[in-house]
Amino acid sequence: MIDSLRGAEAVKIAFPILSDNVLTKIVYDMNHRGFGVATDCIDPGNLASLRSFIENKVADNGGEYIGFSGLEARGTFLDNLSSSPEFIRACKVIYEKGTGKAAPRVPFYQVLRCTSGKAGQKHAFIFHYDSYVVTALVPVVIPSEGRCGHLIMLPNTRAIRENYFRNLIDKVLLDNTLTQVLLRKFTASGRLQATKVRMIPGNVYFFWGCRSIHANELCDPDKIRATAIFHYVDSHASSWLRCTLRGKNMQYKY
Ligand SMILES: O=C(O)CCC(=O)C(=O)O
Ligand SMILES: [Fe+2]
Repeated sequence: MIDSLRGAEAVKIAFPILSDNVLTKIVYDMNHRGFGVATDCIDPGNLASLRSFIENKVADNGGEYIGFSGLEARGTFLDNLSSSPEFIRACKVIYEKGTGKAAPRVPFYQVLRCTSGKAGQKHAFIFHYDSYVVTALVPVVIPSEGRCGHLIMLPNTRAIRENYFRNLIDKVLLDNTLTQVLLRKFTASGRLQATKVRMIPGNVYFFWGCRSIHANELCDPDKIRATAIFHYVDSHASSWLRCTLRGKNMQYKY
């Protein structure tokens, strides 16, 4: 610890500076195996305080699933992460290396999902595309045994849909009981080769959310599984059609 901070509450850095080589490798992995990892970049103390916030909220909710979007988890380490210049820069560089376009100056759409109890099971195996280009997934609590709710994905199954109408067609094809049942069946049997991501708290996982079909597997109801998700650059932000269909001021995930 730096001397001047000894004895005082040291301010833990939210996210390290990632070198250009590391970011290039993350983008390469996102393109080739579906996800890239920034390892050991979240301080254990920051994770521990977030973990106790989550445990208290789940207990207050009778041990059942609870989710927070936007600023609802205000006052936690997630605030520091979403405003961390190093984290914002990492996402910006990943976006730019991956798309070849300049990243717009936009905030994250932030979600904290705490899966637990019977209600948590309803949130498993919901295969979807995000509507945001880059998804940065921060595992906070991941069970180490039994059903752990691993992330599964079919990476890069479509291009970024510039056209919202084409996105709607994908949504209709994906977001129906038949497709969901078939995806669950075929990924479980191995007929469809899904990529399984066994996330480790402390790491941050990046993937092309709007290009990759993904979901989390079932988690034992007596365990908590919690992930913070930072969605970056809404691919349909300027879509006239979406604004007309859904109203201008709402945040959309999918
Ligand atoms: O919790 C996870 O592992 C994935 C969550 C997710 O895909 C989302 O919130 O968009
Ligand atoms: Fe997602």
